[in-house]
Amino acid sequence: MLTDAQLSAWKTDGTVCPLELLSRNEATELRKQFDYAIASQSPSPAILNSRVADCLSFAYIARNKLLLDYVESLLGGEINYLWTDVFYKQPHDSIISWHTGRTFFPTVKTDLAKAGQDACVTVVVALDDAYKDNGCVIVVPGTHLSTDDEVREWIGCATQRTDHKRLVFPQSICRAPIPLILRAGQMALLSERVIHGSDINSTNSVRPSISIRYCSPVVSPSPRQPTGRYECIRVR
Ligand SMILES: O=C(O)CCC(=O)C(=O)O
Repeated sequence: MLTDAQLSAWKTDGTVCPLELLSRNEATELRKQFDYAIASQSPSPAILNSRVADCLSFAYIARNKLLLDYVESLLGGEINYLWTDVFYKQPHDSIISWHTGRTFFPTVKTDLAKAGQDACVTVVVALDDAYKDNGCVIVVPGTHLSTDDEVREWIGCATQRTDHKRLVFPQSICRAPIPLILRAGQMALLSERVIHGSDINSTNSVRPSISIRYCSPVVSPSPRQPTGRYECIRVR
C-alpha cells in the first residue's frame, strides 16, 4: 500500500514515482517476453497494445500483488484491468505529445468524477532504466487539479499522440514538468487527469516500458469502447 507521504504526493502532484516493483533480473525477464511480442509484429511498432500482442506477460504483470496493492490505495479494493500499452521508444525517435489519460479512458459520469477523484489509473513499469535523455515520461505536476477547459486550452484535444517535434512546455502552466526517472523494474502511478508526455529518445538504445491501465468498477466499459479497447477484466 502507499504510505501517507506517497498519498500526499499523489494528491499534490497527480503522480507517485518511483515505487519498487520488480528486481532488475525480473524486469529483464519480462522485457524478453515483450521483446518477443514486439518482434512478432511486422513492421515492429513503437507502441504496441494488448489487442495485438497475445502475450501472457500482460496477464502476469497486470495481476502482480504488490502493484495491485499500490493501485488499491487509489481506487479501492475492487480493481478492473483495462489494457496495456507497450512503449518501445526507438533511438532518436518521436515524442509522445502532452495528453491526459482521460482522453483515452472511458468517460466516467459519476459522483466520483464530480468529486475530482480518479476512477482510472495508469501504472508505468520500466523494463529498462528510464531517464531524461532516453525519453522517459514527463509529468506536469498538479495539472490533475485543473478543469477540463483549462486542459483543453493548454494542450488542445490530443488524440494523435506521436509527433516528431520537441515537447514544448505550455507556458501558461506554472509548475515545471518533472521527468519520471525509473530504474528497470520500478514503477510510477499516473492520475488519469495529469498532463504528461515524453520527449525524444536521444540515446542509441531503445527505451522500453509498459503502461497498464486500471479502473474502478464504477467504470463499466462495453466490449467495444470508442477507443476500440477490450472489455475490462476484474483483477481484484
Ligand atoms: O512511455 C511513454 O513514452 C508515454 C507513456 C504515456 O504517455 C502513457 O502511458 O499515457
